[in-house]
Amino acid sequence: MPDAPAKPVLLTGAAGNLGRVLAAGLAARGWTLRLTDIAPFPDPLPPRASFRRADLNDGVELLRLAEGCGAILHFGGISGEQPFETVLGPNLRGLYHVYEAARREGARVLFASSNHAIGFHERPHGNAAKIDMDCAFRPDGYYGLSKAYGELMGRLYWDKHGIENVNCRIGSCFPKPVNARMLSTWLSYDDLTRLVTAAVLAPRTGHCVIWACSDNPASFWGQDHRDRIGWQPEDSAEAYRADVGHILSGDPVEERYQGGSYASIEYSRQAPSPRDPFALD
Ligand code: NAI
Ligand code: 15L
Repeated sequence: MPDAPAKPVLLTGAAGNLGRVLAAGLAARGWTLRLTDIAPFPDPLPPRASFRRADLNDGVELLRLAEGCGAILHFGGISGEQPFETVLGPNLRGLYHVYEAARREGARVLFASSNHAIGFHERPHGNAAKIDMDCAFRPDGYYGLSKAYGELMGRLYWDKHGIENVNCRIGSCFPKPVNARMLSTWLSYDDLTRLVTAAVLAPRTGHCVIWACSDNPASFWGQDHRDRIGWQPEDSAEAYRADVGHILSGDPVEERYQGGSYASIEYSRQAPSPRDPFALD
């Protein structure tokens, strides 16, 4: 196959929603996949794929799984807001194990980061500028904080060890947008699969950051490193505006911030002034 990498590719989180999409989509392109998850793989195994159950907390198992691999697609872990102790093992310790395995193999890492690493940026209104990849991290919870940590882990391993990594700040990757926010954040499954393909096949990436959303006119996000990997999204959430454009939460915190509902989970900040509740931001 012309666009299959020379070495096997390890996919963590293979039994999850995006893992299953990628396992099917990348196998169909002729890739040799090593799949892993703490949960059983629920689908028939794709051609050339193997599956092994493993916990991301187990560093020795990760080293074994990555042996001989040229890239690690890291989609495993806690995928939504949870208490700190729940996030800690899979998302922080697990990420260290992934990067140590990548270091031993000289493999490139694609990290499934999230918009929740920057979720406390306000949504741009009117002509306000979109934010670029080098905006400050503004995590909207412990989950988003673990994604910021993951991106910084990539920065460290590139600067110190030359381990390349592509950090995809995924917006909302679902079959279709389901509310007004997703007109900005939606990433189609096909755009995700093309993004992962481009990130693995690019000759050189260094440490890069990509806003992983489709070609949505209402996107919150601007410049990133997509030219380095030659990726351009082809789908758009705009086609769903009539269906979902009116679906708002009614919660002012959720609607103000890019992270949406995650920002309002356990939100307890006191408004300094009722007339200007967000002064000093
Ligand atoms: P998911 O929850 O369906 O998949 C995550 C997988 O990780 C699950 O199959 C789970 O069993 C596995 N996992 C959890 N703890 C583990 C452990 N200790 N050891 C090994 N495996 C473990 O989530 P989804 O939607 O497929 O997302 C995949 C990745 O993409 C996640 O890292 C998520 O944070 C990220 N992401 C997803 C977005 C989306 O819209 N779906 C948006 C932004 C980021
Ligand atoms: C994420 O990071 C989650 O993994 C996903 O389930 C969605 O909540 C998504 O962000 C989103 O912001 O819509």
